[in-house]
Amino acid sequence: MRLFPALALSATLALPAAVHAQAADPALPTLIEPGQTQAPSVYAARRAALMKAMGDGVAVIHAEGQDDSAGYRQSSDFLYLTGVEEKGAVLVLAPKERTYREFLYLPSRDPEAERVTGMRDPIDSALRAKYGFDKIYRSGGLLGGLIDMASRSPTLWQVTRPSAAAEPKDLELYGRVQRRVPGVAVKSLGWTLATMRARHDDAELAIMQRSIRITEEGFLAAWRAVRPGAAEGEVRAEAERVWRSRGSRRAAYDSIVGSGPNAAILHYARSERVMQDGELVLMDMGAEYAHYATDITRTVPVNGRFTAEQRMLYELVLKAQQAAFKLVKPGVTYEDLDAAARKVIDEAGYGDYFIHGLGHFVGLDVHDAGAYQKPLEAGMVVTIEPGIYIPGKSLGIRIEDEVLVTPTGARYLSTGLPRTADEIERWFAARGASGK
Ligand SMILES: [Mn+2]
Repeated sequence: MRLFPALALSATLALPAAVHAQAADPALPTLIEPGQTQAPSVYAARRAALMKAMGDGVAVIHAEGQDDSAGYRQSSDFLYLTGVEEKGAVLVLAPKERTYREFLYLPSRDPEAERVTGMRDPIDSALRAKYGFDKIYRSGGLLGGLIDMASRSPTLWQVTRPSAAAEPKDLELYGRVQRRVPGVAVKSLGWTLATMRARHDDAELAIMQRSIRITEEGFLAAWRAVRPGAAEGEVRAEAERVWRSRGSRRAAYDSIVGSGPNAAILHYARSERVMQDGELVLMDMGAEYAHYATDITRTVPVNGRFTAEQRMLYELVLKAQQAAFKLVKPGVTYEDLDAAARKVIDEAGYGDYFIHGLGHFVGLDVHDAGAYQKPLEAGMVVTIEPGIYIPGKSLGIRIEDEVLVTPTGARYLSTGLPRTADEIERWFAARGASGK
């Protein structure tokens, strides 16, 4: 089995440190285990900035994460403000309080449940130091504490953007406070936290860059499995195997590997078809690393060479991506980028086949918080992912890269993979026909 030098090396050093960072990649911040979170001071500074935006009143942010096959994944607003991975936790911020202004409420311990899901910490000085909170309480006291604080500063802030899916937990709780303390107002902080989250600092960008490098290594391992007669699932499994071996806890979303007709299905998730000679295979996949998501798409020929028509369409999609990329700088809105890419595809006569938005913000979540109608700012990361999908031709093409907004313009973060048709064909020619 012929391995690329990169993989041969990392096979012997199967540690996150074996990731092949590029020379210009920023150094990772120290990550605190367990949970791959940063130092408590990082989260404290974010809470301080949020409290400054609030000015007065009280805000409650609930941990609203989900269980998945890798355990519990904390909700991103809560994680961003606390670094705390506990289920059922609640953050209370009250900038006008006299002495203590931030409080962490944790569910009571349950020894029987802990035999199943793992031991939890008692509330003591060690836990306060670990989380960086002076005041940690059990959840039973939450409503009483809020009643006192809202009586002193009678505004309750909605911090988390409401979702259409569920009744917001914060508003439900605020209603209970209002029924006990007349005259307390409920107000929205609007896009404040979403904008904070979208503007990534250097440490976050270093983690996101690492997540991208891990993802890219997975792509290249996956590409070694691409050949006529191989299953989509083999390609997917190769990528996910590499991510896991580099310290990724989970995929950032369900990997999409669709060949031939499946490439035209936007959220094809089954990865069970056998790839055929002459087809394209579309791979939309990304690792999650230290809670930060990656989202990259490549479309390559199963036999390593584009047909003339495939190449023409591929280059059109790439041209649309480049048209959007050229516009990226602070002050431009995401909607402007979408319009520029769409214009390229429309003018070529394929507008009806570009059937989704141009992309999205990326950060702690794959579809991250961010305002599409507000000007982009330095430190924001977006995907640019135009596509053309023609079911009648059993064909779908999407090219997706992550782009960082810099003070003067933009740069691609996902620089480790071939992107143009020529680069892709050269890579496959160098690999050889068998893939082994
Ligand atoms: Mn995407």
